[in-house]
Amino acid sequence: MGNSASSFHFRDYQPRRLEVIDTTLREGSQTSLLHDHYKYFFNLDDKLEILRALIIYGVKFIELFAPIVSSKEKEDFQALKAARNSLITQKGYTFLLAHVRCAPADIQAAVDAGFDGLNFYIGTSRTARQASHGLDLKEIAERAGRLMEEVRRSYPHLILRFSGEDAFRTPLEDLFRVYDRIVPFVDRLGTPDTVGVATPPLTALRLQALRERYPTMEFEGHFHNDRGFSLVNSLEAVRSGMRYLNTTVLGIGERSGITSLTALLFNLFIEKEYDLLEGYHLRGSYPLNVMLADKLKLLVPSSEPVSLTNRTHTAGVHQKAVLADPSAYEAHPLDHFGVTESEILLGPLSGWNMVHYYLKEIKGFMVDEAEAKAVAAAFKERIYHLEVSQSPADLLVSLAENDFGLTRLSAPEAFRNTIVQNMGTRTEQET
Ligand code: HCA
Ligand code: CU
Repeated sequence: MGNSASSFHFRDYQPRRLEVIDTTLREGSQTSLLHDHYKYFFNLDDKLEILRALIIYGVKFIELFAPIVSSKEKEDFQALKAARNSLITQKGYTFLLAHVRCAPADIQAAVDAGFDGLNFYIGTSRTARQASHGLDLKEIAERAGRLMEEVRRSYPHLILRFSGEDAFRTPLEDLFRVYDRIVPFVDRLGTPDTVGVATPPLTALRLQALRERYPTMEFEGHFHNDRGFSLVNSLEAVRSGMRYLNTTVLGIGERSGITSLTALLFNLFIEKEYDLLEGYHLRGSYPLNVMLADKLKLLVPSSEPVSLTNRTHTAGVHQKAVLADPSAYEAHPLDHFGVTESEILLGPLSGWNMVHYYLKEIKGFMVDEAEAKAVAAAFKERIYHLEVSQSPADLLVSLAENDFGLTRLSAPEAFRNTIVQNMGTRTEQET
């Protein structure tokens, strides 16, 4: 293939102990949260920003929609690939993987577009088979086997992964039947928990059985959060020796989503699995969450381990202890994950949502969406004339206070002394 010549080859890459395959731009784009505010897809600017942020964060594998999905996806991929290429000198190579059906047209389009790898999937559970393609296991094994064999022969440099969709509701013998045929031709086997039925013990058992049967194979996990278990299942999978894990920023995805990228790395850090964290820029965690929340017009949910809410204490009884030793109620070093004011980068490209977020959540202003939009517009004008001694944050606060007359939330007298906050590098208590 002409366009593979310029690519760095997976065969020359030494995978780290943990390789996140982030799928914010594929699985994440299927989140209903986008629809909730009448925005139905990430536009190209959103995609570029997400892709760059992931690469800078240290992610080396990024899954995208297959170009066959639409001409828009096909076009956008060229821009995304160019953005990836522009970061190679600074950050090394990041592999772009297409999520493809087991169909020759899907494969050809992805190869022609210049993807580094193909993430194949086909339903293997009884429900998935009956609801979608109607093939039985023997037919799946034969058809997919032949296809994988051909693709491997024609494109030896491509990274190939095969997933039996709904793997956790597929009996192991059925999965083996298909995987036995596929295994000689692929680099990884996926084991998606498509509808979120897995538990940590089941995850461990499954992985043990799969590793016994395919001792030299790499496995990839994809856990949906329907039961609230996606994070614990992923941690269990990592403990059981799984190297590749699918994540999205904030865990967005179909229904309740999949494993949150920063939550996974945060938990591995807490468990002192430092070897697994090689090459991930942990301080970028909170800014990454904020960036995506901003696009979803949300604040970073308080259920995210790496969130601002995780470092605020309002209970009076905790106050004394927290003042004496912040770790009394805050066991985790959130500043290490970028939950500090200085990590939120404000600049000419900050959207109104980011401005809203900053003023409201960090600076405590009473500001509604319309006001935030007006402040953001003024901020964009003025930021280019910033004096050297003034920071973008100073400018924003000054605009809010002086030009727009916004006031800060002040706690009622009775509560004022019971609010204790600990925010990373912040040195003075705001009043
Ligand atoms: C989908 C289903 C999928 C695929 C996962 C995979 C799932 O949206 O097409 O390819 O490993 O959860 O099964 O996301
Ligand atoms: Cu999924």
